[in-house]
Amino acid sequence: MTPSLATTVGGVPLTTCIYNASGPRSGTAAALSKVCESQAGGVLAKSATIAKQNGNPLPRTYHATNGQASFNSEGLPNNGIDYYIAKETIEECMTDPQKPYMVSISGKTLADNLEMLDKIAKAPTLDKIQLVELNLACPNVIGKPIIAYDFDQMKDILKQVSAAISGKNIKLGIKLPPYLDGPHFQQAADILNQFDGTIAYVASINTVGNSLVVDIHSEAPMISSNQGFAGLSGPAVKYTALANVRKLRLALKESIDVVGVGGVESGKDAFELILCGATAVQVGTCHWTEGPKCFDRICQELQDIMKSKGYTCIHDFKGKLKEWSREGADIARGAAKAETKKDGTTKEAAGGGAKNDAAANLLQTILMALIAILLADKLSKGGILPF
Ligand code: RRO
Repeated sequence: MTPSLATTVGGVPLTTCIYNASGPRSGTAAALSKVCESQAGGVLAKSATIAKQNGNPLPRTYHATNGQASFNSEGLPNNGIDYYIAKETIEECMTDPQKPYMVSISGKTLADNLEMLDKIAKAPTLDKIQLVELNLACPNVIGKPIIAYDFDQMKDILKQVSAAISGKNIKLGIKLPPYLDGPHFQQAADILNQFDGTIAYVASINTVGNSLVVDIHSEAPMISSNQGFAGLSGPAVKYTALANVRKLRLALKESIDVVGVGGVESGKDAFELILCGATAVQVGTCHWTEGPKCFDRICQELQDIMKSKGYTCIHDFKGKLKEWSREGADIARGAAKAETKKDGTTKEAAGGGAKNDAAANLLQTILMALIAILLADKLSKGGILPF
C-alpha cells in the first residue's frame, strides 16, 4: 500500500505534507499555479507588503557552486497584499480545490501588519485563505532588525495582532528566524505559548540572516545590496533547521504546530524534519533551483523511505526522534557500511570516520614495528648494535 503523506497544519488539511516556502517562485499567480499542479500539499504566497514593491537592486541572489548554499537579499519584492487576496489571483493559483491557499505578510511596521490583517479579514475571499503566515524573520529589510530576535517587540506585536484578529476567521502562523543559543528557544516558546489560542503554527526557520558571500577575484561581495549581507539558505542550513524544529516542538504547547523549513532537498531531509516534530515541510531553495517538479520528487522519495520502514502515515514517526544509544549507533554504522558497499563511496556516519582512522593507525603502527625489527636485525648482524 502507498503510504499517505496527508497532514494538517493548524487543523487545515493538506493533501501532502510537502509544500512551498514563501519566497522563491511564489510572487505571482502563474508561479503559484505550478505549485498547485504539483504534488505540493498546499500553496503559500510570497510575503506581502501593503503596496507592490520591486525589492533590492540586482544582483541580489547567489548560489554557491557546490550546491550547498544560496544567498538572497531580495528585499521583499512582491505584488502587494491586495493582489494576493484578490479573487482572480486565487482562482488562477488554485486549480485543485482540495488544497489550501495561504498568504504571508511581512509589513514594514506593526501598523502595516495590522492593516494587512484587517484587509484579509474583510476580503470577500476570506473563506479561500486557509492560513496566514506572519513573517517576523525577514533579514533583508535594510536598517530593520529581525523582529523575532527582539523578544519584547515580538511579544508586543503578538499581543496587538492577537487582539486585532480575535473573533475573525483567520488562522495564523508565525515565521521564525533560526535561533542558535539554548535559552533563546525557551524564551521564544514562552512568548508564543502565551498566544496559543491565536497561533496555529510556527514555520521554522527563515534564512540565516546577515551571511556574506565573498569573491576572491574581485575581492568584493557577490551581492550588491545591503553591503553584500544576505540570508543564507540551502543544504548548509538544514542542521540548524532540524535543531530549531526539535527544540521548538519540545518547548511549544501541543496546540501549536511546527512546520519545518530549511535546506530540504530530498525525501530524507523531509523525513528527518518530521522525525524532529514537523507536521509539514516547506521547500524553498530547492524549489527555486529545481522548479516545482521538486515537490513530486520529494514526495516520492519520502513515500519510498516510509514504505521501506513499514510506515503508513506520517504520524507513525512524527516527533518520534529516539535518544542516542549504542544499539542505534550500530544500526547507523551498519547502514552506512551497506551504502558504501552499494555505491563504492565512503560515507560519513555514526563514527565510521573515527573507526577508519583507528584501523589506519593500527596498520601504521604494525608496519613501523616490522620496519624497526628488520632494521634492528640488520644492524645487529652488522655488529653495530650490542645484541
Ligand atoms: O524578500 C526577502 O528578501 C526575504 C524575505 Br521577505 C524573507 O523572509 N527571507 C529571506 O531570506 N528573504
